[in-house]
Amino acid sequence: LGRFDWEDAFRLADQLSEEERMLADGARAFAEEKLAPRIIKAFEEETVAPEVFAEMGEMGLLGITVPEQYGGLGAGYVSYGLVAREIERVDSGYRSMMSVQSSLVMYPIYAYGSEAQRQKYLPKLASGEWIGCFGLTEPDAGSDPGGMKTRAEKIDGGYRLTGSKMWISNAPIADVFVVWAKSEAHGGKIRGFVLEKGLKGLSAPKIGNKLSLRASVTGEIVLEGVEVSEDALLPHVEGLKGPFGCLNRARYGISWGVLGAAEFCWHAARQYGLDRKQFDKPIAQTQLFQRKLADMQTEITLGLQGCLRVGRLMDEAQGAPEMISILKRNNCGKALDIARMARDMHGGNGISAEFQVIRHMLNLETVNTYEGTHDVHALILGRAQTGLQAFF
Ligand code: TGC
Ligand code: FAD
Repeated sequence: LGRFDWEDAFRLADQLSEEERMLADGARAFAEEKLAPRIIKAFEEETVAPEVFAEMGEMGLLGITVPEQYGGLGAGYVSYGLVAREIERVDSGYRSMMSVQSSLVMYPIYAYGSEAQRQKYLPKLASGEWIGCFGLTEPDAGSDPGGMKTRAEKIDGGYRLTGSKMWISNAPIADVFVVWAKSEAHGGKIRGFVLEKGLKGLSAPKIGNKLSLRASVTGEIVLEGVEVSEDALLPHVEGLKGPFGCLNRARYGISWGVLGAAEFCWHAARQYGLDRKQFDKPIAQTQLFQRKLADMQTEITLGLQGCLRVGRLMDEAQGAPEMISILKRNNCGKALDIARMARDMHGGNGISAEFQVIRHMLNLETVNTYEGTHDVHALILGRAQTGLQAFF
């Protein structure tokens, strides 16, 4: 008979390569040493620490799948997922900062950019010297990004961009803005543009008073006739498949990440149940408490195994967007359930910032919504199995 490790029930660690294990261990140590000591205050005060990007860059955690010649790590998607899990074990906001930079800014510049764009932007984004953001969502176009109003109009030698983006992670501190707009010169098709901080007419006001993801800053992007030269256009993609190609990767990383947050909550609830006595025995010795722990362990174990399977397929260029929708929808929903359950298992202490589970719970509300809501991913999966479009 095999051994059973309650923390790693299906022995995920045994299924990883030596390099993958080392990267995950390094990311975990980094998260514990550099991120965990900051998070309670950062969340309480709603302050972002831009220096986190340089610290992550120094550890090689930005652009993990981007080739080394552009400053990336040249590693695979399993490695990327393992890092997301370790960072989000501390806070979803830090994982958000990392995944926007890697999947939503570096990936499109690498995959759709010119050689000059790659050389100019990728090394500085990989080191964290430059911070990036990704502008797709608009005030009137969230789940339906095809309804965007932002326009790129052709001018002599370039384009003029007009419109506004909403709920954009990193925007107020960004140096590099990947912005999607309908381009009149390309038959109204959606095209990507790389903009730089300081352009006339470009601003990124902060959205304040978020009660979720408070350690990651979110803003608008306002484009008031921003003029850029031809070389701001990402030349190699057009249509919604441009932003969706990036979202596939970010959603996949989130699927691992939320399980890190869920693991934190599960472990905290278990320990609390062992320490806390009521009716003269540890509350972990009650049947109801143990059933909740069993549910958490089961969902996390199955979720991680699903992530590993899809990650391996992505590394063989065999991953499909619908596989990612299954993972993103399931793992975000389950992680949110687990965080809410852990909050309850801590009793009154569960609402205290000191015990941290309510912070994860609040964060996971956002993660369940961004990158395609729980219901939008259900519709993607419903369409894939019926052939019937239920969005409109
Ligand atoms: P639809 O007709 O389905 O597709 C339009 C075109 O796009 C292609 N496509 C994809 N390509 C690659 N990967 C995918 N996953 C793709 N999904 C669709 C499709 O083949 C088609 O191409 P073509 O060449 O035929 O034109 O589009 P639709 O308008 O019906 O869209 C439906 C829907 C609901 C699936 C889609 O709009 C959707 O996923 N909505 C959710 C929006 C979303 O996820 N927004 C995320 C914003 S970014 C963000 O939240 C970052 S937070 C990050 C952080 O802080 O960590
Ligand atoms: P809506 O689309 O208005 O949805 C509202 C509700 O209606 C949801 O429950 C949804 O499931 C439901 N709904 C919508 N359409 C249908 C339908 N056809 N059938 C049934 N139900 C439907 N975006 C970016 O571009 N870049 C970023 O960096 C970024 N970062 C973010 C950071 C934070 C903190 C947050 C909160 C959001 C961020 N977003 C970002 C935006 C995010 O992707 C959107 O909020 C998300 O796509 C949902 O869009 P919406 O908020 O407009 O909600």
